[in-house]
Amino acid sequence: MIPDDPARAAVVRSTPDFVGWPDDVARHYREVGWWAGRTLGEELRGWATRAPDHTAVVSGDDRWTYRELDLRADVVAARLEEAGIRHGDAVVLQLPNSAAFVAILFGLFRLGARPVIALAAHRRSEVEHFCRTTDATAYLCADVVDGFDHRGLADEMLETVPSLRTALVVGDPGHHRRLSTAPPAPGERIGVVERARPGDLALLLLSGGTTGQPKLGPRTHDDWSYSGRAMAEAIPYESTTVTLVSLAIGHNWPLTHGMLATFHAGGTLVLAETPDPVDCFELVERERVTDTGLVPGTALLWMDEAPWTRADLSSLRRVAIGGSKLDPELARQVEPVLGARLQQMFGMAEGLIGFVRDDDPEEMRIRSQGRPVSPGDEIRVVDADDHDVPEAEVGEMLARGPYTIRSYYRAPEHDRRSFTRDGYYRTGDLVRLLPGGFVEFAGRVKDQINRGGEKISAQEVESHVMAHPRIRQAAVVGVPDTVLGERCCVCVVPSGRAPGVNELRAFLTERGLAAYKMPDACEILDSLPVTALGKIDKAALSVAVGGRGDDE
Ligand code: J2J
Repeated sequence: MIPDDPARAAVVRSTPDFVGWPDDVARHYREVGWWAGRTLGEELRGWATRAPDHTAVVSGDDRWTYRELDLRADVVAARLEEAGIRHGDAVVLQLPNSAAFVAILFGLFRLGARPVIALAAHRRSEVEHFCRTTDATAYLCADVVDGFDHRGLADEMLETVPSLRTALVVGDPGHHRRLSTAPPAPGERIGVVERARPGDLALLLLSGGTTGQPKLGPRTHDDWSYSGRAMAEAIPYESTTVTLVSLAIGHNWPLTHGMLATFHAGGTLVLAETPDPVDCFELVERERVTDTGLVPGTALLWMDEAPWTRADLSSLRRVAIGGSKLDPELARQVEPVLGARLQQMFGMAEGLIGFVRDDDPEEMRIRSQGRPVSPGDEIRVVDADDHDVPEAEVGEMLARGPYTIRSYYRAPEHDRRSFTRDGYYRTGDLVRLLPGGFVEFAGRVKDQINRGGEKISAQEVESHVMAHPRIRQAAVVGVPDTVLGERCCVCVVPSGRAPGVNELRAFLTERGLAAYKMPDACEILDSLPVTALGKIDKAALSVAVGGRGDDE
């Protein structure tokens, strides 16, 4: 293992781009050992030294030991440097679930370049926004994923984003440069001089957000690494743990609960392309999977399939369910149907993560979404005036701690709204804090739709819809859905002939918006209801359109 070097592990400084932890707080986090003082590149070296021959990652035909993953991260770092990427550069990384993703992520960490993690589903609108916000110098993608040719998007980005110097493609690069994660060729240079420090910005994660454009959460080596280690210790994971990740790897949840926590424990990470139960059940049997994470809608599909499968699911010890609220009735059925311990879980790309432990009281395991992962997590539940509400009453959850960000990246105007003066993140979630520190989710104050765990900013979709020439006013609301939790409904006041939902979807696709943000339904109205203060009354709208049909 790399020894701690307190002099090297300088505290996180605030930069013009984001606010770090105050010096005394950072010192405390380091003294108590939550922050280990190692970069993520160094962590991988440590894991590979500890158990070089243990399988680290399995994906498709790839099956790499920790030693192999470490070597590939080294050679990828050298290849990235060869391609002109430097320490401190932002690189927009958009890859599907694959071993290559893991090697490249750690290659970027070793180089000290900052991955900006896009979801595979993102399209021009989101990718361009990430490139511009971070002044990215490179866009790193696969060739074709789900029929979408990322090389074409790379062409567009190179044309329109001035900071972008290169596109690197995994697979068939077309006329772009290829990035291979293959082991080094004879004589090929391996490794780079690691200049990143543990307190440095390590990566930028997509925040659910409520604004016109998605925001990015700046995570340091120290804090992000700790979020995974804290989970590994609290669950607990062991070297015999085999974790299946079937959610899109660009989300914080699969990245931390799936990848980081597994690696910290020296376990094995198995990557599936999709959460389809038939494919995943085969993987569970083949790899003897012990742990996995699912959103409630997918858990429902798994539970429908489980009674019929021939696959042996007996290795499965725990199924974590989170990302959106799990209905208590469904929660009760998980253990009998899947034969694994239910682990309700909540979290956010901004930091705070919680889950129920295997031996927590039964009532809390069903009713609550869990308790925070670290003793350093601080939670307050407040009313509209920021006063603490009595225990078990509903209020907005504020969070602060050793892996919860203190600001967004290059978004000072949003920071004023999203963070308190004393550094708490306003989650926008309405919760009850129950005895024992358990959190029960009870709704939200943020203007966001949670569609099967994918977060959609109402404002982002509204601003695209408003660009339509025949729309005067638009409001996007969530309506209840048994599988997804919520569906996305756009309510419009047209000027002229009203567009239908299909026309709107085509319009939004043309504008480069990711498919998961497309409205499921479109309601045509003469006017939008307003509150006494004259704001659009989304609660009333949601109720009004909630019971109506799906499509045009
Ligand atoms: C209700 N709402 C939930 C739950 C998240 C672990 C797990 C999930 C995420 C995640 C994550 C919920 N019940 N069990 O990053 O590390 C809603 C809340 C929250 C928002 C964050 C992790 N679990 N939510 O979902 O950044 O509204 O992270 O603020 O995608 O999801 O979304 P996201």
